[in-house]
Amino acid sequence: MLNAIALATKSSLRASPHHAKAFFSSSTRSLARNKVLTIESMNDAVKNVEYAVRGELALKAESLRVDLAQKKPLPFKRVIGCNIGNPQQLYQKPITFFRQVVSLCENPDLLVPKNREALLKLYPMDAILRAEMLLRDVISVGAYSHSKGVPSIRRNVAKFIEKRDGVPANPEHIFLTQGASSGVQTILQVITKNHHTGIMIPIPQYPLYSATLSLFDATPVPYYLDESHQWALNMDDMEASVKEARSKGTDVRALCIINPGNPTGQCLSEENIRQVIDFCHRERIILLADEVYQTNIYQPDRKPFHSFKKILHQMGEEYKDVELVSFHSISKGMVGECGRRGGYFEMVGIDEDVIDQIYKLVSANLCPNVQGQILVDLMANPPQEGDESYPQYQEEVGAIYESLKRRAVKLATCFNGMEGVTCNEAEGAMYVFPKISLPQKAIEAAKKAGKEPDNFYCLEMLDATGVCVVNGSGFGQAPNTWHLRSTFLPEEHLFDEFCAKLEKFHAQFLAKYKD
Ligand code: DCS
Repeated sequence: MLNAIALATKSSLRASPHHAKAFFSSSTRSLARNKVLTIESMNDAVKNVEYAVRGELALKAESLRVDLAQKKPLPFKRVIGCNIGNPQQLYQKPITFFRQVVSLCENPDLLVPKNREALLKLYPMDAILRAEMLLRDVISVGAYSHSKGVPSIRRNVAKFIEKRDGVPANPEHIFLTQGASSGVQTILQVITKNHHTGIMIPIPQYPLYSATLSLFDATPVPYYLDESHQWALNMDDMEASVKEARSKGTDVRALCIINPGNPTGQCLSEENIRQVIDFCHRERIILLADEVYQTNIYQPDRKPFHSFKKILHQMGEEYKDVELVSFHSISKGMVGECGRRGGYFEMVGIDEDVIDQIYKLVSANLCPNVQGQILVDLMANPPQEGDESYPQYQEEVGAIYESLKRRAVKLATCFNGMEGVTCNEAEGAMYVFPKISLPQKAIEAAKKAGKEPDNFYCLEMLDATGVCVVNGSGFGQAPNTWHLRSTFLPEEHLFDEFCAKLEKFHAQFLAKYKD
């Protein structure tokens, strides 16, 4: 491996006109054997991490973007990143009120009295008042905050949860985070005692979970979602999975659940949620509920969102020992502020001594970024009826929601119309996960190329259309089935064209590899 790298760099040194740059990379690589930190000596757990959402396909998409910028001839004019749930990258407009408040917090000079008259021509009064209130608490966005997050923001999150669930929430049990990702990592780190610690993860799953378990060397205990029943959880399967893991000496301690699902887009029924809580209660398993898509609900009458906390509360005293951590984020919903990195987790029934340890652990990182915390405040406490900004806020959120709902249906319909493809509708989240039966010849061609068949399909799709999706094998899938995950985030005015591209590619792929 090292020789290969050294050889490749040597030839790039010869060929490259940018001599200094090539020499620098060559010297750092070819001398690697003399270094303390090498690919062999480094942390194996890091090397074992796999994260398909930003894997081979995403890297190839990046290099195609460079080719387009250099005007190389390609069969498409732009690369469309459907590999990641990143709405603003695909031009979703940020919520105006949120950006108004954020910009005032960033530039407090705008708030001084002498600028007020000019300011009021650009900003509504409620945005100004909110920024002033936030700045009273944080002093400056450039200051470290409390390590759990700004206390007043945590109180607002608690009120938001109370309003959502009709159940009290304790701000001391709410920690603000840099996106849900860092919250999930913190909690999995705390739960993992050693390699024998088992954490149940869904298959298919969002690879944050498998990647984090690799990093902390915990043992993943997979359970399958049932594609033929709209990706529901099958309790018998889950029981069997715990039993088998425990019989092998794995100390199964926690269950990760993503609701609404990623990559699968299902929204769990109340009945299913009760069964899961009962299962965790019976088996003494901590429930980790990833609820980042709680407002991406597209069939609210038939499949509304129920938080695990609300249902747990409704199940009464008998279940009061259940340990639950739930995660939320500013990256999803209609907010879509992924790059700002904000989120929170709430702990219910977690031992106070453990909470103190978590507090100590997050304190070592000083605090989550304050800009992200401000967005958490705005998400939890947006403009209310009667506020000056309410009508515009409502209109913007409503327009994004309705459009996502239409695009969700369009994309599932598009895949269902293709030969050999079946696709469950997206009840929630931002993705569809169609099943694709690939011709034997394509499977053989993939094997020859050393690729998973669904990866092979997705790479050919990227080459032909510029559309970047993620192969199902990046999330896990039932043996001998092939899937892909695509977001339905491309802009609505381009959506028909986007679907037509996919249809044309699929037909050509089938013709090329016809059995
Ligand atoms: N949990 C789930 C289920 C997610 O889908 C994501 C992000 C996260 C947590 C973490 O998000 P933040 O850290 O930004 O809050 N979803 C990734 C994905 O599948 N595509 O885009 C990012």
